[in-house]
Amino acid sequence: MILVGQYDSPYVRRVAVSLRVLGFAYAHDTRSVFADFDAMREINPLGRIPALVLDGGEVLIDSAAILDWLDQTVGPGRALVAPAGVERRRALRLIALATGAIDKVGAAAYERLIRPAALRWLEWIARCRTQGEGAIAALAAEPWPPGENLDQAEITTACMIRYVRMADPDLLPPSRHPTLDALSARCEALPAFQATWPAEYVLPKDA
Ligand SMILES: N[C@@H](CCC(=O)N[C@@H](CS)C(=O)NCC(=O)O)C(=O)O
Repeated sequence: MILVGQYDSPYVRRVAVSLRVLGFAYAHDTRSVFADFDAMREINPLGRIPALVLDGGEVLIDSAAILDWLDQTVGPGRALVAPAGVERRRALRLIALATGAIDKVGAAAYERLIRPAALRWLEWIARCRTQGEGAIAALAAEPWPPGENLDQAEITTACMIRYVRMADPDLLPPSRHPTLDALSARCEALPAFQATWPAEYVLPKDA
């Protein structure tokens, strides 16, 4: 199978880490969602990453749908989200907070860094950053005990932490949230995270 998208996207990265944790081999297509927009749209009509091209040619789009397919494929015993009950509800809540933080911090970063200065909407940037900070603080209030196996809430939250530290580091400086520092350090030490480490945040205008 082929994973399309670069690892500075936390959505691509959470899929890549999940594939590796579950033992799936994949080829990596690093075309840029901005610089290679037309080629990207041939794979995903939305022109977004990630996409996962399965061996038979079927294309899965959207990280949540890809991760759902992965969990279905490995079955409930190995799935990265619990199949039912309070554990599943907790996982989905934490994942929604982490992906929501990514969306809000990402929206503010695009507005701050890409939009021409004269057109920037400062109140909107402040609102997005407040929303991102709220989600990050809620995640930091969780205990994050190291379990026997990594789960999707941990993977997505660790990918969010790295992304925020690239895109808007003032929102998550070291030591502000020790629980998240510990989660990040524990995850980033694992081979699946090291193999997908995004060294820098590539701005669309540079892509
Ligand atoms: N809900 C989507 C979000 C994916 C997403 O936002 N991808 C970004 C990169 S991080 C992208 O492709 N942005 C380009 C665009 O939307 O034009 C998912 O979970 O896959």
